[in-house]
Amino acid sequence: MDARYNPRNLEHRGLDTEAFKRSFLEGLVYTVGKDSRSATRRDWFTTSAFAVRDRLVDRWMETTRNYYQADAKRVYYLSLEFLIGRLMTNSLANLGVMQAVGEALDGLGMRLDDIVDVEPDAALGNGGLGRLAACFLDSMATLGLPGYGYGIRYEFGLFEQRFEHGWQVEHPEHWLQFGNPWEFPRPEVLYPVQFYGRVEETRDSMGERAYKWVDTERVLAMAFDTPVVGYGGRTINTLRLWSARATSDFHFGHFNDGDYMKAVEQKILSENLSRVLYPNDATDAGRELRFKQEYFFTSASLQDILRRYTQHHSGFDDLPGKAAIQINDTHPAIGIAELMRLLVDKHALNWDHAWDITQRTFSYTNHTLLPEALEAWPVRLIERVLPRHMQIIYEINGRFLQKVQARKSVDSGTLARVSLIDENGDRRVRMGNLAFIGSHKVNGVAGLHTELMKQTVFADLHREFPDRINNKTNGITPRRWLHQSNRPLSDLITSRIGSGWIRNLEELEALKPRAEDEVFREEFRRAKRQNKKRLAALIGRELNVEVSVDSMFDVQVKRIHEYKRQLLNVLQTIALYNDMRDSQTVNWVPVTKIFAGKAAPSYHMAKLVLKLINDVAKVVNQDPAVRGLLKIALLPNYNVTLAEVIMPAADLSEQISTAGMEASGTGNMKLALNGALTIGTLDGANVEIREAVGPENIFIFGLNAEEAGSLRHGNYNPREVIAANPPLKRALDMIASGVFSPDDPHRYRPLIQSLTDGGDPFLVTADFQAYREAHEAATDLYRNPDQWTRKAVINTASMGWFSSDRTIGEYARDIWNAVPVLPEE
Ligand code: B1H
Repeated sequence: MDARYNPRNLEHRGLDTEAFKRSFLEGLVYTVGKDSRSATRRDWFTTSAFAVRDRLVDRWMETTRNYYQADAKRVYYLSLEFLIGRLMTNSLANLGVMQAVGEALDGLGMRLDDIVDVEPDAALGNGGLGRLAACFLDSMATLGLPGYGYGIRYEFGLFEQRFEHGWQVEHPEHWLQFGNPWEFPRPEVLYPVQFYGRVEETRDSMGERAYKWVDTERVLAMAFDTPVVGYGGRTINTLRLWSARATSDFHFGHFNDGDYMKAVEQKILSENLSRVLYPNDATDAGRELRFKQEYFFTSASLQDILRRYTQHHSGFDDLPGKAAIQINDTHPAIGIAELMRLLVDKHALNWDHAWDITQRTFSYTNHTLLPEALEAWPVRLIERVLPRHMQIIYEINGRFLQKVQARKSVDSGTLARVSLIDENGDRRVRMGNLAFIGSHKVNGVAGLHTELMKQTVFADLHREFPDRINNKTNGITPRRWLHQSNRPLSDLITSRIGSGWIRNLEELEALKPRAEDEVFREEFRRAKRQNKKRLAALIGRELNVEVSVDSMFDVQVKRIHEYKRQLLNVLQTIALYNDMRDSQTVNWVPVTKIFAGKAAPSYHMAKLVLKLINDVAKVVNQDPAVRGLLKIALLPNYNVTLAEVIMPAADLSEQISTAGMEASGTGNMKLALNGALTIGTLDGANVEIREAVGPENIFIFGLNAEEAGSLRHGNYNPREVIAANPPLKRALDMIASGVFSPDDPHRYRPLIQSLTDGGDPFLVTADFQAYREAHEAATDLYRNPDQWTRKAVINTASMGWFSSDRTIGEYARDIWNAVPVLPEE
């Protein structure tokens, strides 16, 4: 055996500078196959990643052994998205070897920063939902919880966004092109997943009805494992992602007919299952391939979970005691029917017994109430793709409706609404209802969102099961979002209160008195300035726009969506631009408007908003009348890596969704933790952020959820509001008359129409004035750096509760009933 892989040979795996240097030199030659003269930066990245990985493996296997020995309850987080980003800095920081690796590379004439920059961003997610899953993995490993992530190893992550003539253009994100040093392929961990076919009804040995799913097409799911390093490196969990492989028995009958090409075509088609992530944040993709992706990874994950369980347990009675399966939105909800199928058809449990086990094993997180995002698959599609599952869904529904009906007071409207089948139009299966009744707990992701779940989409089901819905306000990992991405602030904090906050974010509270400490404020400002310089340099490189670090960095970064109201921000920007040009003698606070975010490729309004931002930027950035006062930067290809540069550099955080529509938000937490002040509506977790930081340290404006709801359902007249507000009218007229699009004056007609004829469904015009006033309050405060910094410090100091460690602790206690398994010292 190669000495490198001898676990007893620790000399090769030391954590000091010299040991890393030796590993790098050896790895470059023997693992990567290059000498130091011909090695590229990527070769050095790969070499470094392998050297770090080598140092994880022993503890990774130890963690797994510990879980087995403790017969611990495992937590399985099933998610179609894991937006993990880069892993190098994360691994180094969580292992505590950042310095040693930096020095070792220095000694070889390389800079760690350059090497880190070669790593592609693992963009296996769209936005908040996927990033939340990644933060949860970090927290489970840090807390020592036996948590496994299960998802799809997409060959192509979320598309790369470029702007061509100001328009978004999507390019494929081939993140695996140069290999992925962090993953371990497991060609032996392979499960068949079936599709199509038909159901045969038979009798079992006892003469009971039994069902066989036959004549199916089969695809194989192959596992790839990525270690998830907890902070301190004591626990290393596993993210297991499935890749589709063709079975050799699949249509290779074509071979016999001599049609080799056709056989290969089939292989390619079945492997398409894990080819690409659907780029629809908060809208339902609704395509057959998507449904097949959902079943593919859910089925493979359940087979793996049951294999792990049955290795050491007989019967299934204790499955809920040994496995908690959390489904991230409804995307894995078909797993409820799948577990029923496995228990009833394969393991011959009776229905009630199987249902009890299933319900006690599953729990479901809802992430949005937007109707266009609530999955509802056509019955006809499920019948065709998963015929046995459709039968099972009918059976679940029949028994459920019978129970509901048994109550005297129930009316037919309630029955129709709680049914798993939506009978309006083409019949569809409501995946949210399936997830709800198949789970013992159902949670929302912020206080307001959870209340709205009870009042709207799940009102009837909530009445049937009043204890099922509970709140778990989202959180973010302080390791990635402060410790790793904001060294200047992180070091400053540690210099004053020690490093305990990295594990226990509530310790930041101890910084509160420092808001009154002049020296601390000065250093806090210096850290922010350093971060702003880094972002300013990036803006210069990417956009060739020069921005001043003395200006207020006003940041809105998130997916582009009408409900998130980037358009409101643009309108305020234009109004500010007009004010600045009108009154050149006023002592304006210089502002840099920073935007980033992707639009779903088929979401025309969102793409038009991006084009508008670029068009307005072009006019404003070259207008000498506002030189030094106003700049606009729309950075391309927002992803985790770019967020790590933007979050630390922001002064003002834009969280301006129409109240009631943003389930939680998590960017709001990242920005406030890094000392940005929030300007926002009372929506999602903004409500809780206001409670935490205090109303005097946040700029809240506009309609609340209740007011927004009644306005939208009343007869709101945006035209009247526009007519009564000259700055708003002027901004809209400028857009409508082509001031920003002289090449195509009518380009923005759809946006204008939505605000007028369309009735302004997102209440942009209704909130405009309040938003402007909130901005005025923000810039006024910004004039006084000491006052501003006081509030910024209090924001950072108050964000402890928003650690995903707190969130995961609550899930473990209230939903999973799981406890940490810590290695012996
Ligand atoms: C969120 C989604 C989502 N809510 C469907 N819903 C998707 C729905 O590809 N799809 O089909 C993808 C994503 N994502 C977000 O979840 C919420 O909008 C945020 O407010 C929330 O913070 C985040 C995490 O809970």
